[in-house]
Amino acid sequence: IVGGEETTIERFPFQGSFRMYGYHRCGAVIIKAHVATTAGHCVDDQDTWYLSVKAGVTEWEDEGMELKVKDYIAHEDYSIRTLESDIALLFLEGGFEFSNTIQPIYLASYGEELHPSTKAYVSGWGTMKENGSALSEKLRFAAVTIWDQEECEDAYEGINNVTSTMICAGEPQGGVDPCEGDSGGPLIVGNKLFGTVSWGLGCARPGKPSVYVKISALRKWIDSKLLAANAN
Ligand code: 4AZ
Repeated sequence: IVGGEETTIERFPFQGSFRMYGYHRCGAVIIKAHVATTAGHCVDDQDTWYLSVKAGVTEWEDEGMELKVKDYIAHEDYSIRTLESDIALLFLEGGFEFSNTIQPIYLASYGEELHPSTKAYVSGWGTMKENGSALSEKLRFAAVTIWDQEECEDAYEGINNVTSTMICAGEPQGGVDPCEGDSGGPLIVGNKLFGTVSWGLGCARPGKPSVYVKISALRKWIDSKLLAANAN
């Protein structure tokens, strides 16, 4: 997170760390005791045996509760080229025990829209500047502003398509933004998840907001996969 401030896991108890070989790779969001989401580009065809999600920690190296990923489903429309539907569901071995440091978050409803200029929060252990070499040891968060969809499309014209399954947030003057290592992490408004960090041009550049997976557009997909997973 660029330009935010330190926080504690008690304030963002749905924040997880998606790990590869025990090392933080991306953000994750706890949505059920045994299910978390991350970005599609974070799992990218990996074998599951060295994947895990850690929760309940303010410092990503702290001891918390770490569960192995037993299976994952990336969205069928996801592609590294378009970054469309950049989301994956992670099914965890066992389940998290909820406490003041580990809690699931409510998802935005299907079709639930936010007005441009709504205030949202994004959190993670990602780098504190573009091309920063190190993750933040402590969890950080930042307040960011939901962008008008057309203005966001214009901001990325000629760079990448901003589609109806994406939602943009950032500060027009820059300076505040998620960055490397924050992908897959939460964008919340009130007590609901509206986005997960997906892509953007660099970090915190003026006029270049971050683009998030729009949870309210993919809610039916999420529910159908949760239902199918419970059925067997
Ligand atoms: C990343 O590499 C990343 N500011 C995430 C978000 C943004 C850039 C990079 C957007 O995880």
